[in-house]
Amino acid sequence: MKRVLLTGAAGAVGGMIRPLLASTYPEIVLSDIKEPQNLQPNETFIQADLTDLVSVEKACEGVDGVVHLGGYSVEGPWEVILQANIIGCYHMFEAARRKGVKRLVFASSNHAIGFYPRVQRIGPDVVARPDSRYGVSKLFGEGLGALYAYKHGMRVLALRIGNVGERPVDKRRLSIWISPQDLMQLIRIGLEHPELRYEVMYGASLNERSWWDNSVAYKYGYRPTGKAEDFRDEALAAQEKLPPDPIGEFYQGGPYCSIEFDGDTDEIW
Ligand code: 15L
Repeated sequence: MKRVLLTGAAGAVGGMIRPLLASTYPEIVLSDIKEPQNLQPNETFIQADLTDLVSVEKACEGVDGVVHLGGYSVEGPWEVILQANIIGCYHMFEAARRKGVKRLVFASSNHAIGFYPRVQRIGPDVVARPDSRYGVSKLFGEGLGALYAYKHGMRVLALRIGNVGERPVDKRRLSIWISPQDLMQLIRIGLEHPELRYEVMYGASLNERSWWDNSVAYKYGYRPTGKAEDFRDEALAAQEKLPPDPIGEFYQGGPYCSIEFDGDTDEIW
């Protein structure tokens, strides 16, 4: 891995991953709609709008691996999700294929399976239960990952990321939190592991309350070090200040499940 492209580089997660990528690989191409701050000597910025295939192809020039964080990162109107996450994600895979990129790490999300109840432990192979249009768009990206891996010989890792940050910020995040360092470990597996063809893994640290069986990631050598329980008291105190959300508190996807919810509350599964 000489030259790595990071999309969504100006976003919050992009900002956390940038220094870790820059200290691991010799050349980093950053792309986003707006330019990120404080470029390091081995970072180059190429402006790319995911809805414009030509600009995404330019960003892929000479690139060995892509970390695709770009797109719309929360629930949003259909038109926004369609452009940024459906069309944009297709452009990303297609541009990478046309430019001969060998590997792609796709930032999927826990919202691809958000309608599983918190009492159920799940692996990456369960039937999808997206909790939002955003979650559906992440499944579309996972589908593209499998297609480009098996049809076009790319090596693809889809990470169903929980919540990235320096610490878990509420009760739900005690189960799904991932530190930037642990996320970087998973990204490296995606960019470098010789046996990877296509996998889905959960982007979670070493969380005692995890709802996910991440043994596939462990098989590839993932050894997370972040422990959400180290921040338990402050996360639970922050939870106390949030308004009650019976639907969100039942399901893994939290508030993404209760947004626009008009199902039968007597029959939540
Ligand atoms: C995500 O997928 C989002 O990108 C992030 O903003 C958080 O909402 C996160 O999920 C979460 O579930 O906490």
